Amino acid sequence: MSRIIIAGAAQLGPIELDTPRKAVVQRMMELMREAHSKGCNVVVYPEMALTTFFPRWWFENQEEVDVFFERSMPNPDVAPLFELAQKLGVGFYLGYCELAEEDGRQRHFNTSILVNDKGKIVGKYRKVHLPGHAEHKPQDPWQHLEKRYFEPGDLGFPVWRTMGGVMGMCLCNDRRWPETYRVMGLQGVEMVLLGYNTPQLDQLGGEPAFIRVFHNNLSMQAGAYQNGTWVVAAAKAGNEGGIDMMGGSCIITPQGEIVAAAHTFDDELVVAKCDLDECRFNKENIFNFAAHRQIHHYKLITERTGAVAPTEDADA
Ligand code: CDT
Repeated sequence: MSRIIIAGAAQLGPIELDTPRKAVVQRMMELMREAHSKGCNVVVYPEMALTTFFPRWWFENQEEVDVFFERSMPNPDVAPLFELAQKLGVGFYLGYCELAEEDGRQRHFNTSILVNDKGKIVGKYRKVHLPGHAEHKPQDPWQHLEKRYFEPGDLGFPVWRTMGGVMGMCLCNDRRWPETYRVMGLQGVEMVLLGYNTPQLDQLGGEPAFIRVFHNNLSMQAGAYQNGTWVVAAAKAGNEGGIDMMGGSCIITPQGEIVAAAHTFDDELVVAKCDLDECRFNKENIFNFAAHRQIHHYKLITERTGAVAPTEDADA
């Protein structure tokens, strides 16, 4: 089987509060057709691809929130995308808000699925690192209420052998955490698919836009390099709900280099030819985990959550 995967990062421009899902799905299908015409085997859509990034608003009632969630997948709104992808033989990653009935209660997750080139859902991931806050902050210019509207994912960071490679998924803020990539790296991941929604500025204006773009790239490039994996990242872009979204969708080699990147703040397909065998050099040399990791020194990573600095002064 070929070790070459042609990947497309399908960036989406703004989706407004009143944009119907059907209209978004039409845009996604257009990108899927373009991807197929460019030979793509897999297409990555952003986090929360079917709706606006609603956690920027405070909603008092749960019914107002639940309209952004999908109760089944595929559902009639999204089915045309699944059908087209299957017809074209293109796999895809889709980020959406999942409302699940589990353990006799309703559960809300920020979710992505991986659909193979035969149209089968082969994997599901639920966002682990939820950023933001749970309380209303009316003094802030906008909210980031993921901690209010979702519970943390409960599926860990699995990977799947599919479409000729080992694929993993994460969502937005997860991409900033080295643990995300390392847990997948330890399962031999060769391509990390991820979608994100990141404002160009933070709520309090503490970080200039260029620093935030730098952090975006830095995190993903480091994750790729340190684990010898491709990263395919698709963003929301442009002015959505009055907030400028960062965009910057890109594809990163297992050496950590950006090989293709978006140049607009609109719907745009970013394509790269990804040879999964390029993962081997890092995996077999500098980041040969079996040869070099010293796990007895890493215990704190799973035993301690927050940082605790020493109280004793070593200079005294
Ligand atoms: N959606 C999401 O996770 N967004 C966050 C915004 C944090 S602001 C630095 C992100 O990590 O991009």
